[in-house]
Amino acid sequence: MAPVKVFGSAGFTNVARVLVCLEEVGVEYEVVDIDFLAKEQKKPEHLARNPFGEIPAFQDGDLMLFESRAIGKYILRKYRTDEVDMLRESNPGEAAMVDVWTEVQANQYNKALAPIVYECIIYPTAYGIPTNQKVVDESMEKLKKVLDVYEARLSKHKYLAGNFISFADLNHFAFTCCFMGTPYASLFDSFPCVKAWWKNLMSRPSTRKLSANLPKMV
Ligand SMILES: N[C@@H](CCC(=O)N[C@@H](CS)C(=O)NCC(=O)O)C(=O)O
Repeated sequence: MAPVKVFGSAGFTNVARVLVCLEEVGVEYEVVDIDFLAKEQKKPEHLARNPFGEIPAFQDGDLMLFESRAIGKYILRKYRTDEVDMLRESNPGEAAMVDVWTEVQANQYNKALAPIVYECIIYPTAYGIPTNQKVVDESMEKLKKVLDVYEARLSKHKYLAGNFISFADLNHFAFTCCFMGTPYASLFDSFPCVKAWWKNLMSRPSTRKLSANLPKMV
């Protein structure tokens, strides 16, 4: 029996954030599928796992968690080794940089990039809603400004928090992977350091394995 369970489908970006952490630490896990379109996430059984009726939820023995970033940190903390140390908690300065770029992903990067993924992939394929081009165009302008900052940062450091791979980098995986399946992926060509960082991130066994589950344009 797998020691931990992830509730939610592997094709959801917030679920993939948890799975990439599990793959990195090499812990066996079970994905318990939740039928999102049938609104299983709003049923009492799942509300007992996540009172906000969202996926993912995560179970490790008696411990039940929700919020994908908190789950990811728990996994990386619990299964930390000298080889896989993605929170850098023994070094307050490095740990703070991991936190900074984790916040940047949530509050700057994803706010610009996610609407493009929703408009181009998720709304049309899951709900039959056509792409709102105005939202895409405005989001692309915001994303260019965010990537200017990333380019400057990544021209000085191999990874976002420093010259070490961290949770901050992993957090970018799922949504960026979906973005790369939109007609706007070539935006990254204008940012060579960002592009090299992304290529490096996608060369990891964890991201290569999980990318196959993520939604693509039809
Ligand atoms: N901040 C939460 C967000 C989770 C979230 O928004 N999940 C979506 C699916 S990706 C969801 O379950 N939404 C509930 C719904 O729309 O019914 C996390 O990171 O875990």
